[in-house]
Amino acid sequence: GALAELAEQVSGCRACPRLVAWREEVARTRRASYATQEYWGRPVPGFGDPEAELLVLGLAPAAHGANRTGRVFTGDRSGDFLFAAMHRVGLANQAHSESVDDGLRLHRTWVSASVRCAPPANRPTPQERDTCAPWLDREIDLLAPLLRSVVVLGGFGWGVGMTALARAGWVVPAPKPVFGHGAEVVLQPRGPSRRPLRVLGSYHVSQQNTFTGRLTPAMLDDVLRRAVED
Ligand code: DU
Ligand code: SF4
Repeated sequence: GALAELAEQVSGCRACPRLVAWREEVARTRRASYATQEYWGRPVPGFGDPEAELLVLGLAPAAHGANRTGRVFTGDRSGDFLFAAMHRVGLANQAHSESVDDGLRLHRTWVSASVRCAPPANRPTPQERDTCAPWLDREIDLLAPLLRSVVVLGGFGWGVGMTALARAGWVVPAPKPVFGHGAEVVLQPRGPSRRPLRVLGSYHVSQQNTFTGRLTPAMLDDVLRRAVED
């Protein structure tokens, strides 16, 4: 389908010199614990159910997570935390994710990232953010007809997501809604090809939040449940 074609296209993108260098450097000098493994080392496409009603939007691939496995949020603690929550809420068929062939399937949910290449220190530049935005635009356009809600993980994705949704056919209030854990806003459609969209914020599933208890499993479950309830 069109989403698979888009995944194919994004996987070949080399538009950001600093990120191309970093993602390939990390793959070449792979961490000792993964020394024998192939590293993906390329842009990471979105993943999930092409008929998604919920989009989960994160920041960017992790150097030794998605940049290693090639599937968004797969292969590190952040992904374990996210997919365990999605499994508890009924959005994933299993609670763990190790590799692209581990059997994970998402139900009515698509997971993606604001920037598709692993950035140094998990921090893309504003220019890299803007260069990557058209990939998210195209993904949202393909998902848009069935989309009912978006869960954004972290403040970076919140800004990217609001800007993308404004371009994609929803009215984003000015001033822009403020990010926070549990923040919620309903965006009205600009035209008949879109439905009202519930956008929810959650703290990001990065280890600095989950290890410190700033984001607990119950907190993430709560946001995901609100995203899929009627
Ligand atoms: O071969 P396929 O059923 O079209 O699935 C392709 C790919 O997408 C596979 O890795 C599972 C995932 N996926 C999913 O997570 N949820 C769905 O409802 C359909 C496909
Ligand atoms: Fe291309 Fe996005 Fe990767 Fe930049 S971050 S190289 S735009 S896929």
